[in-house]
Amino acid sequence: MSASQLACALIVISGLACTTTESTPDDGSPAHVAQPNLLLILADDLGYADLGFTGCTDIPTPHLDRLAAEGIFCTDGHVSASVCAPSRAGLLTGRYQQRSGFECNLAGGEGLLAGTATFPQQLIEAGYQTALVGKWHLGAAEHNHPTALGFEHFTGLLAGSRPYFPQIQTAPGRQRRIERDRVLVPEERFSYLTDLFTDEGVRRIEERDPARPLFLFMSYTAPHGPMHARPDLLERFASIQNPRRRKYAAMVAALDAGVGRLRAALDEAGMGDDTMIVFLSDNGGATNNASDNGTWRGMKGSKWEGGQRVPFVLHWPGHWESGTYASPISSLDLANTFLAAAGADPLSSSDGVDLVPHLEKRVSQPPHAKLFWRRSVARAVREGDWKLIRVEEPDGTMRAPILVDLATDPAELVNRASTDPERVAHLDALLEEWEGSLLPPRWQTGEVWRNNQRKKHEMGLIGREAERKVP
Ligand SMILES: [Ca+2]
Repeated sequence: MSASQLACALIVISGLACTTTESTPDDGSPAHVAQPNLLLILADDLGYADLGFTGCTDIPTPHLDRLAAEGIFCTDGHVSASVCAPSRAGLLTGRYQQRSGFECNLAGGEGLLAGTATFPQQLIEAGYQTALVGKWHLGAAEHNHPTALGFEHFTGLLAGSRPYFPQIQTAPGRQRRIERDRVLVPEERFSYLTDLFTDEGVRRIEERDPARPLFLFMSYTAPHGPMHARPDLLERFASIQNPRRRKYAAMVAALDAGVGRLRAALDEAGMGDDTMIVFLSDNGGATNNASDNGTWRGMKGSKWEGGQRVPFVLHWPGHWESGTYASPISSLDLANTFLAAAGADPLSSSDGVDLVPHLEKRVSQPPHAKLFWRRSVARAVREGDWKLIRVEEPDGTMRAPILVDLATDPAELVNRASTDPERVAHLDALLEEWEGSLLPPRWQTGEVWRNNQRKKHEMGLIGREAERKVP
């Protein structure tokens, strides 16, 4: 037994939590890697500007603000899709989800392919215990159940949303009911979905195996619709006149309180100083939940910044100085970032970058020279501060390109394509090369949604109220 293992054993014997373990490489030499606990908190359809640290004034979010103040707020942080399911597929695999045909949102029974490489699976192999609490939305078959793709424990729903209150009269269908380690949780056993998830997360922390580090993925449905809010929290926001916004505020408040309770549970277990916490939303604010993306143009479902730039915080006490980080990062980076922190092998299939050295030094080259997006009829490429958006018309032809310069025009109001054709050609070529590496979508979205995507990217559709009319 090594000295650190002995110390660990003594800590366990003394009744305190031991949150570090040591991995040994194949050659037998000690790695001396203390494996941190990992807590990933994902919000759903959260507006960019709906948190205190992103400028919100009507919804206090003290716990998320504290996390941002103590951690690193990545101000140019992106997800790989602006709708739920493909964004989550990219996050868990660290790979552009379109490479396996997971391009469109999920409404039926398809989803991740059997045997898909995920970072939680890799964490198990590195000695972690893994748990998912909340929304899955990556398939409902046996081969893509969370427990088949890297989660030892799963408490939550397989679908993308469900009512927040118990459904006593009419039991929810298979994908919307709550299961806990494959056993149905009776609706009578909880009072509000967000609180149930927090309770389960706290339980996972309290009941973990202290001999192994923990990866806990808190996949809240809040503040995705339906707009169901706790009455006491609605009362707290009585001063908000818009009833939908008031419900939204109450839903965000429950999420923020959950973050506070999770951190308190980590501290209580002696894990607070040895846990990396990452927080982000799976996409930008939606058209139907009264969210606010602030100064960004566009909402959920679009290639504008409001669709895919999200509040993104990484927190690792003792490793990273608090502050902000301005280079573009992607949710695709989380897989290899977590794996690097865990001393595990990276996912070789990943398109993401290990952010650890970037966030340690803050002076290195930007992690990404280019970022890409595509979902059905709309696609985009970002290089430096330039972004090209391309939209396919119903007859298969491409609409005139949209070129924006985020450095001088962060609101994306000016299309510079006609004055910079060389840059358009260059970005078009990058996009074409990337698209050549993708599979065709394994399923499509309906014609209504394809047309909405086309409308979302009309230069003349300006202003939040106009955007909200095109879901
Ligand atoms: Ca979402």
